[in-house]
Amino acid sequence: MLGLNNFAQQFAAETSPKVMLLLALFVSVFGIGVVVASRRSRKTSYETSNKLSNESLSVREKLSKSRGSFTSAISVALTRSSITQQTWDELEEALLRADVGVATTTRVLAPLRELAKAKKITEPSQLILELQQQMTAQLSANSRQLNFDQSLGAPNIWLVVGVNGAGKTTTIGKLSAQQHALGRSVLLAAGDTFRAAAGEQLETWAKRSGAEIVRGAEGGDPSSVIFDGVARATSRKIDLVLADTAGRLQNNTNLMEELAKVRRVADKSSAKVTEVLLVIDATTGQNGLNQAKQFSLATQVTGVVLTKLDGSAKGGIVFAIETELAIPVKLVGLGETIDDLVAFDAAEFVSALFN
Ligand SMILES: Nc1nc2c(ncn2[C@@H]2O[C@H](COP(=O)(O)OP(=O)(O)OP(=O)(O)O)[C@@H](O)[C@H]2O)c(=O)[nH]1
Ligand SMILES: [Mg+2]
Repeated sequence: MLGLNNFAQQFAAETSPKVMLLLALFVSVFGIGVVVASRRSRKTSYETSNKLSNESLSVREKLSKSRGSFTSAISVALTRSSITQQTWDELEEALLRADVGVATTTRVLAPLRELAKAKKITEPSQLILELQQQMTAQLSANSRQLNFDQSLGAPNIWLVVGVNGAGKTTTIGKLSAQQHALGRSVLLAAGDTFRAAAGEQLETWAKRSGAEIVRGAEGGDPSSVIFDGVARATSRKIDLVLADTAGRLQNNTNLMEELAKVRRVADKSSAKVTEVLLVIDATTGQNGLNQAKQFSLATQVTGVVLTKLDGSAKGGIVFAIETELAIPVKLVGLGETIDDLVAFDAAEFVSALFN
């Protein structure tokens, strides 16, 4: 310590005033630098929070094409001065045009008529507000949590099923990134052995999302790929297996039986199937309801991922699936990139449809 003091005194004595001035200048410039940098970092965190609110805005924006036809049909009903049969016809048309389906439209409008009578509603604007509230209430009754059993002591398996081109593989990639970000280790099982390119597509998503992958031989048994995937995940203590499957039409009995076998094999493994996600392309409209029925019969679907809602889909299929089959829509695909998968928020979705 003494040595250091001596050195400082000697240094001050021997150093010319010019050098001391330069040193002082350096210290003050450095100080200003630190202040600017800390301001910048404060600005960055502000920008981050702003970016988040912009992101939630963009969900609405991305849905804009979906809500267009519904919103314009509703606005016609709003121009009337009172509630007449014409108003009811216009509401019915709006719901049908939005792909809600005939049965679900009746289920929505019948209680609304009762409510309008009981509450003596005469203004179309109030009626539409009640419709919005009713549609929100109908949806939010279902739990939308992705099932993950932490206490399992073995990997959770999430099986992803659906018709050709619905967005299964892309959804797995996005989901893998999200789960990885939550701190879970992920393995992708390439159960689509039907197409040569399917394994490569999944491999790309594995790299992008920081997941491991197990692939099988082209044309091989998809059940054995899932089985191998689970075995690898178990031995490496991986938390979650995301199992891809080949697209298939819901009315192809053989292929649906193959899928039922995939589920049975997964159930018999050391791990546990905690989620079966049916991916539905929202642009397919009412056919989505039939897909949900058939895939549920084969694999006991626990949740729906509605993709391509950023396109020209009308979104009303959400109501049909939830009210008629009681399967919750858990996630929504809003584009082709890794960040374009969001949790389904019923209130936000209905509000975006109406406003
Ligand atoms: N715009 C948009 N495109 C999507 C979305 N999800 C998937 N896609 C696109 O849809 C196409 C098909 O996606 P895949 O993930 O290959 O679909 P798949 O269900 O795995 O298809 P198969 O394995 O052939 O049955 C690709 O071009 C994707 O980029 C989405 O939410 N929005
Ligand atoms: Mg695929």
